[in-house]
Amino acid sequence: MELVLLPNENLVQRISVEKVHPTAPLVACDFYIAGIEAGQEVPGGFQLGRILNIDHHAASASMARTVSSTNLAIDRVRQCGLPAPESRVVITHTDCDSVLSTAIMLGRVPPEDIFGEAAIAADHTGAENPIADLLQGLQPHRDFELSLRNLTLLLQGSPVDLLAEEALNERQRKREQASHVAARFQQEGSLFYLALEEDTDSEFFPSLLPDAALILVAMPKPHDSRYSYMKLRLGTRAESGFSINDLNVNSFDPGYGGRWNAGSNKRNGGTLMTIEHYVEALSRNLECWQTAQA
Ligand SMILES: [Mn+2]
Repeated sequence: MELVLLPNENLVQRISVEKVHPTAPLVACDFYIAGIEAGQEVPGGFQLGRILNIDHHAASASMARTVSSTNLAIDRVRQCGLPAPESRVVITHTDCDSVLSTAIMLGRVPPEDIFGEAAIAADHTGAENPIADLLQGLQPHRDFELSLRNLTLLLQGSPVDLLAEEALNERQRKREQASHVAARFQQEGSLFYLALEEDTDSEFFPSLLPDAALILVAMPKPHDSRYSYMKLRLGTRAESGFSINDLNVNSFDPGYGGRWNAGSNKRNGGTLMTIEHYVEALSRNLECWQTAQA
């Protein structure tokens, strides 16, 4: 099997994936393909024509749970074995979840639970996990072989490359920075919120705020501080079955967009609302959802 790295675009069209090869089966790991839900739900994801999409971003109810592409790849290989040798495996980025799901689909690492746990730590909780920390740290290099080689070294207990060691240290530094910031959050029920001066990596917050069901951070829009960027993330305390989509954020902030567990209004220029008003509106909608459940 051959690996193909496509540019990391916001929304990948089916045709861009099909152009990788005129006839070979295509396995697309850890990125969303526009309209993939029109395909058939199969073990591990969706099959649409020649494309098997192993990805947790699809807008279907089955994906709105704590799952990563790596967990889907593990299910897939356990149930169906490896793809045909002439397949092309396609990725757009090289974070922990992309690297692990791809390595599993290529048959270069076994479909074991430790990799699923690492992907969840990287994508959902931000908890300390040596595999997640190594692979998230190496992500900017966009070099699958570099990531996989260092993963192998780590699993053997051998020293990793200098580059990987630096990436791990940098990630540790960011986690410590986030833990200082985490101490400043305010709380409204299970909603934790904080106005920041500048953009901060929010991936560590769920593990640093274990009592949060919902995490909101605000930051001023650069060059126009009348507007605020709002970033929302599901916390680890969220009720199962609850997703950010249930909050109907667009009812008070039309610029908000995102997935079931994270999103922001950054792409649409932010909002004039203050964080206090945003918290009020979120709490009101959360209450509506809870009342509807009862
Ligand atoms: Mn990913």
